[in-house]
Amino acid sequence: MPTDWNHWQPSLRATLLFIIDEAHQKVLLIRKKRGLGAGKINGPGGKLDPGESSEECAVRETQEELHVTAQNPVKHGELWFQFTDGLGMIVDVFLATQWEGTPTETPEAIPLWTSLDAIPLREMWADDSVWLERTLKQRHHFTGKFDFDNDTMLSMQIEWEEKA
Ligand code: 6OG
Repeated sequence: MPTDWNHWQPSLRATLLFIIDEAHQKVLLIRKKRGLGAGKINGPGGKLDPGESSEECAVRETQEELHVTAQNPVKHGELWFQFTDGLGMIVDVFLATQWEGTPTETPEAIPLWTSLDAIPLREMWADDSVWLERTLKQRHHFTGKFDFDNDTMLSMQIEWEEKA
């Protein structure tokens, strides 16, 4: 049965951060080496530490995973995930167009500067096909709600905010 999102509480909060190089029309992705989604391509990010804001988490995780410091990240969306094993998670999605440092491989991630016209959706989580390209290219804002059984997306809902 799909989740009743009206009566739902996440068990944890996490973040994703997409750094966009506007001059070259590229986005900084990672090949994740460990954690949830190891082996997949994703944006940098991870779980919130106690007392941390989601923006602080997005910046810290990107520093830890790639040795890059994002500047002025802007929240563009929320992903609500319910997994059949019981894990429920809200992931705040940030975009940034300024950063300091050179992306460097770490034990957690391999950096991948990727053309905005060649997002490797087949190597990413299934929900990304629903929201990622529009968010990166049009900079639209969204809320997406998804049921997953391990890697398999069982249900999806997406709402886009109309820009004034
Ligand atoms: P760590 O295990 O790295 O935190 N994440 C997902 N990202 C997408 N795009 N789709 C999903 O579909 C995801 N499930 C988890 C959020 C987990 C990281 O993995 C992301 C966090 O950045 C279900 O600490």
